[in-house]
Amino acid sequence: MYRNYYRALSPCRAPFQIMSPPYQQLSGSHRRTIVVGDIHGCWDEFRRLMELVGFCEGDVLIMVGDFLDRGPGSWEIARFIRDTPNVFSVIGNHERRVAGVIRGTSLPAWSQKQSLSMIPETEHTEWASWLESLPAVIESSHAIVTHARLDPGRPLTEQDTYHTVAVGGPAVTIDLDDDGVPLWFRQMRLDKPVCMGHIGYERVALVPDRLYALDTGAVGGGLLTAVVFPDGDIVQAPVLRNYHNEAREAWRTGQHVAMGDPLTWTLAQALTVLNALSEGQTELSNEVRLLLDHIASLNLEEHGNRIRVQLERQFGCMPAAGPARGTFFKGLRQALPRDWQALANRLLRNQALTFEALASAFPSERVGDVLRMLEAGIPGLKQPSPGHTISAAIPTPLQEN
Ligand SMILES: [Mn+2]
Repeated sequence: MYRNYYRALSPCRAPFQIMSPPYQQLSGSHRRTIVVGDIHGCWDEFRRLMELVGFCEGDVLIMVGDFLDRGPGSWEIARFIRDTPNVFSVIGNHERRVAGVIRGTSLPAWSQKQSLSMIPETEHTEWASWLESLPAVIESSHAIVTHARLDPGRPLTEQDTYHTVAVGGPAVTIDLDDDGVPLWFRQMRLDKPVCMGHIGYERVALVPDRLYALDTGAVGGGLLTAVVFPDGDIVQAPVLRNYHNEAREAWRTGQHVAMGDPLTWTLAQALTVLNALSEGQTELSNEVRLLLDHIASLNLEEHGNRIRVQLERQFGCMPAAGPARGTFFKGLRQALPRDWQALANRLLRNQALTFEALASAFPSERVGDVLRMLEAGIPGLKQPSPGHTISAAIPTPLQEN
C-alpha cells in the first residue's frame, strides 16, 4: 500500500507550471559581490570556498542555482541561502524540478526522490514555496546572475525561468561561436559582467570581465568555483569525491546516501528506500520482502489504541492544560526513554496513527525502535529486547558514506 508513495505525489506529467519572479535587483552598495557556481549539495566544500574568499557581512553572495540534488548537503545549503540575509540564489533547473515534484507538476528523477527523502514530508510544501520564489535573474551593483542563459529577445527584467534554466535537459542546445561563447550573449548588450552555471564551458572567464561560466563539475569530483567582484578574481575549492556517482549508485541499490545505519532512518526515508527497491529491482532480498510485508501488515491504529490504554492505566488520563498537565508529563518523562515521550504524548492526545503522522512526529526517531515498540505495545514500559523479530527484518547491507 505504500509502494506508490511517490506516484501519489506526482500523479501525471503536466507541463511545467512553476511561476518564479523574472528579476530581482539587490539594492544598496556592497563591498563585494561573490558569485558561486552549481553547488549540488557540496556543503563542506562550499564552506571551505567561503573561507577561501573570506565571505563576510559587507559582501553579497549569489548562487547561480542548482545548489540542490546529488550531493549529500542539499538542504544544508538551501537552509543557509534561505536564512542568511546577504545570500541569494537564482533558480536552477534542479530547484525548479524539486518544486514541481512537490506540486505534482513534474515527475521526479532519482536525484529529486533522493533529495526529498532527506527531509520530512511535512516540510515539502514550505520548501516548494521558497524554491518557487527564487528569481530567474539577480542583479547586484557588480554583476548579473542567471542559471543557464538569458533570452536576448526580452529585457533583462522580464526573463522567464523556463528559458533561463533551459528546461528540457540535453535536448536543449546552447549554440556557441568559434570562441566557445554562447550566441545569446553576443546578441545582448549588458553593462555588467554576467555569471552563469548549468554546464561546463572551456574556461571560467569565457569573455574576460564580461561573461563567467561557473559550473566546474563540483559534484562529480571537480571544482567548486566562485568569482569575486569588483576585481573578477576566480577562487576554486576542489571536491575530492565523486558525490554524483556515489549518490546514484546508492540510490540504485536502495542504499541511501549519507544515511548510515537504517535504524536511524525516519519512517518516510525507510519507505522511500523500500519503494525504490520494489520499483527498481525484480528480485527483492528476503529481508526487504519481510520488512515490506511487516509494515503493510501493521495495524497502526489498533497498536496505537492498545498502547494508549496501557499508558492511561499507568499514568491516568491526560489532564487539561495547566499545572496538573505539567506534573503528568514530568511523570511520563521519568518513566519513558526520552525518544518515546513524543510518541506517548501523541498517543495520549489521540492523534491518528498513520505512517505519515508517525513520520512527522518523529523526524529523527529510530524507525526500528518505533516499529518494535508498536509491535510490543510497550509491555511494562520497558525497552524492547534487541533480539526482537523485526530487527532481523531490517535491511542491513548499508554503507556509511
Ligand atoms: Mn542546471
